[in-house]
Amino acid sequence: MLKAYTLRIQQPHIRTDSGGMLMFRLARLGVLVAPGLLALVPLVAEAQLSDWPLTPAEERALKPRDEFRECPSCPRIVVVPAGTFAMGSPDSEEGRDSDEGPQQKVTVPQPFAVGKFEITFDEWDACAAGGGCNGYRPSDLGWGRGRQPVFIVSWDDAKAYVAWLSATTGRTYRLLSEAEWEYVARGGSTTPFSFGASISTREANYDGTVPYANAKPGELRQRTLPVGSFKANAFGLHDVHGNVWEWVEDCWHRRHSDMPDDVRKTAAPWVSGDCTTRVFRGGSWADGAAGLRSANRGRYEPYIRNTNSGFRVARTLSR
Ligand SMILES: [Ca+2]
Ligand SMILES: [Ca+2]
Repeated sequence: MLKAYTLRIQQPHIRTDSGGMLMFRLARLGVLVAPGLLALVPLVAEAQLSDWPLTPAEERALKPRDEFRECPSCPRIVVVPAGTFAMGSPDSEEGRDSDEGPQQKVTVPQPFAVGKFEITFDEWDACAAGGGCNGYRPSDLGWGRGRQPVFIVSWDDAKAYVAWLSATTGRTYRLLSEAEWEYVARGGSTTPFSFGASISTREANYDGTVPYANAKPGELRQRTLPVGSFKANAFGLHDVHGNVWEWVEDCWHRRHSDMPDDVRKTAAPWVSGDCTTRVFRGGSWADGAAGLRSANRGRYEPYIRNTNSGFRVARTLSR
């Protein structure tokens, strides 16, 4: 059976579904292509994922692990499944702080989409050049721009980026909620790290001279690395542990026990109460391994810019 595909010849819009098949649309040419011929496409697809905002039908058809990108300079996005998880760490977890408990059952009621990587300098600079991000161009400390994760960006800066990205694409981009962040960082794991009970500098970028628990010391890189330098976690996300801390939407709360119902039931951001500081997650190139644990939390005032904090984005999916 023949299927119609649309090809936007200069910027193919390509998406991998969970089985790894490629869907390819050839609309502008109006060409009919037999599905078997799509075997020729993958090499092109890897290099050029994306480029237009998803249509409502495409959006509804998305499944977990599908990927998309909605403009040439937009971040690459991966769909994550709905689910329920225990947020926070058990009392027995080595290196934990009291602000990580008590553990709470939190539900993510429907799939949503999240940046596969931390936002890069390339992506940030496109925003600044495109009239967003207040035209701010953070220093890269001489470490290079490109696919290095952007840093020296405050929570306010991160909010400016997602506002620009939403305006540019006409779709809803935002920061993750703190609960969503921990959910996607864990990727179904209940261990301190998404890769298991410990972590090494072959799996993440952090200060390897301060290993976790009884692990052996690793590399001390003293700088960021390009995003995606290490393997992805079970949800397809890279660098949730280390490289740069990631700002989330939430205001700081000193424990999980008073969590509002909408946070518990929908993983909404917790933005009631005192919002003089905002949360970031995941640890950085400058932190010891314990700082990278999925449950670990940090905070700063929303205007603070420093050399170990960046962010990743979420994309709300309409159903
Ligand atoms: Ca990170
Ligand atoms: Ca902590």
